[in-house]
Amino acid sequence: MKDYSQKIKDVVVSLDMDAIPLILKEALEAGGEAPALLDAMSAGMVEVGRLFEEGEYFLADLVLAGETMKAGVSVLEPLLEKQKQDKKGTIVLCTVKGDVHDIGKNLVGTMLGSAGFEVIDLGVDVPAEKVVASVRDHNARAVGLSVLLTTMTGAIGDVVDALHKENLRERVKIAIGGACTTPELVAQTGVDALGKDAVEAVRIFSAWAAESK
Ligand code: B1M
Repeated sequence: MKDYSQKIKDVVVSLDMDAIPLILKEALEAGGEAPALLDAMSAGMVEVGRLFEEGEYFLADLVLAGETMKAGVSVLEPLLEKQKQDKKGTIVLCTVKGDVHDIGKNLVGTMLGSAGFEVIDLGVDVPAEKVVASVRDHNARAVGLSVLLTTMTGAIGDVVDALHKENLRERVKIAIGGACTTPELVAQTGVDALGKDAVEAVRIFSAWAAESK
């Protein structure tokens, strides 16, 4: 499978959105597991980010990388869905205001859905008030915020403040994640946890669901 992981990573880095479904189907037929194949695609995106930072890739390449990732996720998503179990609770998930990156958030949402959570995905560029309204409407006990832009980390604090203002903070746990998040940011913004990847996000929310039983 190591061989396929490298091939899948290379296809993402070469921004080949036509080839990605084919190589994934091949890898699945050879016995590959959907979560491992997702990891291989994510590794490709990390490399794309590095090439962008070094000036080798441009914004248009990032857009193509996003499309390649989406084409791949659409092949794997039904397989992850199959592992669904009884609902563990409701999570409101979004990318924060000012930030439109959604690939990582979508992966986290897919993995949480497969792990048995009801995921209310509010999309990208979501204002704090919308998060609060959704928590109230769905009686959610947890919020997941994705943020990739350092300039938008202040939006995390806005969500925390808005939940406090509506007296909802006490009953809601908040996890953050995304390329620019750090343990320092967790302390600064007063959220409860940081997930470095989708697998860790599932671990965090599952632990909270077990605690609240
Ligand atoms: Co943008 N972008 N981008 N971009 N982009 C980054 C984030 C950047 C690091 C690139 C770089 O300079 N190296 C940089 C941010 C620098 C910073 O602030 N620290 C950057 C920039 C600057 C920008 C623009 C400002 C560029 C411009 O316009 N000049 C612009 C901003 C637009 C906006 O949001 N307002 C912009 C635009 C875009 C595109 C639209 C072109 C495209 C996004 C397409 C889309 O999402 N639909 C894009 C892309 C593709 C990237 C990179 C290359 C890849 C992001 C990605 O999808 N990674 C990215 C470089 C990088 O991150 N290495 C970059 C793959 C994904 C699976 O990983 O999202 O980290 P990630 O999610 C992971 C974990 O972080 C974690 O789990 C996921 C799965 O393992 N995770 C969570 C994520 N959310 C979580 C939540 C959790 C727990 C875990 O709990 C709730």
